[in-house]
Amino acid sequence: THCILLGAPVDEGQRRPGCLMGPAAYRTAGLTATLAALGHSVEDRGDVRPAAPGTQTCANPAVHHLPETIAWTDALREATAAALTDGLPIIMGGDHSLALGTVAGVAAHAARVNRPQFVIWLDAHSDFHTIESTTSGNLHGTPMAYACGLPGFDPMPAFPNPIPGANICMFGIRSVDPAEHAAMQPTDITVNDMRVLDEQGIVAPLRDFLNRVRTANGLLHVSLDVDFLDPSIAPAVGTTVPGGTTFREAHLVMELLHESGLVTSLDLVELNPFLDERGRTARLMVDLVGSLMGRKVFDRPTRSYG
Ligand code: DIR
Ligand code: MN
Ligand code: MN
Ligand code: MN
Repeated sequence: THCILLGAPVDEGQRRPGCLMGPAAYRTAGLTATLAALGHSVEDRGDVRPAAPGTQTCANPAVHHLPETIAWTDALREATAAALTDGLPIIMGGDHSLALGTVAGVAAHAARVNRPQFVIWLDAHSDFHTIESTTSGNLHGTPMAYACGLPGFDPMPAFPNPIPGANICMFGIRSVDPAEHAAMQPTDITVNDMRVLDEQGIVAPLRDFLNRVRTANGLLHVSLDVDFLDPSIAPAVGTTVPGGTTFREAHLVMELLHESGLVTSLDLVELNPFLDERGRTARLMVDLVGSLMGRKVFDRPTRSYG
């Protein structure tokens, strides 16, 4: 596989500075070498640079950094769509507001090649606020609602081709605000919250969804938020939520995704290297990408994350 690394040092979608160091942390933790060792070609296109922000405003006084977020969305949509014609884009974030752009870029590409788009959202949060409904004002909590074409995104460019809820599957969910819950109610999104994973395990629901992607010959975008993982193994994220997935559950998801051969693009989001020691969380994320790209349990380096 030809892997295309795109740095997305987006920090404006939340309030704790540090996600802008994410791309540097992934490079320092050896993402390129990890992929190359698995036999892939790697092209690091450097960090995406947004245009100067405009002057857009919205009615919700809580929202901050809207023009900056729109500039990132435009730049990342174009960069992701362009990369998809050449290989498998891996977007190194940056906070999760970057997915407003990357998922839109996949949508633009999907329309071009006339294939349906599917999304796997690995996150503690459903990120289903609109610009109107968010109470935190942090736009990292909005990309899934944007991708579904919900109203309430007026100042933003319209999402290219809204994704049907049936093509979206969430895993690891354990923090949903009331407005998000209400907005998801009428959709067909599959929400595999932590209770579902406790009862059924992660394998059966994932296989079900992957079978649907395969049958439809879909493009599959995976968005991996660090807080999908339990904070005890991945502390370097601004919004830790207890009760997340374990080391083995996370690797198992990645291994099954690799075996499926269906993944066509990947976001790595919300890493804040400033909240960590010795790049522990960055190294875990790089190892998870290794599993997604074909590393087997027996070849995994024995590594201490402390
Ligand atoms: C919360 C937290 N739902 C909000 N969202 C986070 O601010 O809208 N998403 N942290 O990743
Ligand atoms: Mn998120
Ligand atoms: Mn999250
Ligand atoms: Mn948020």
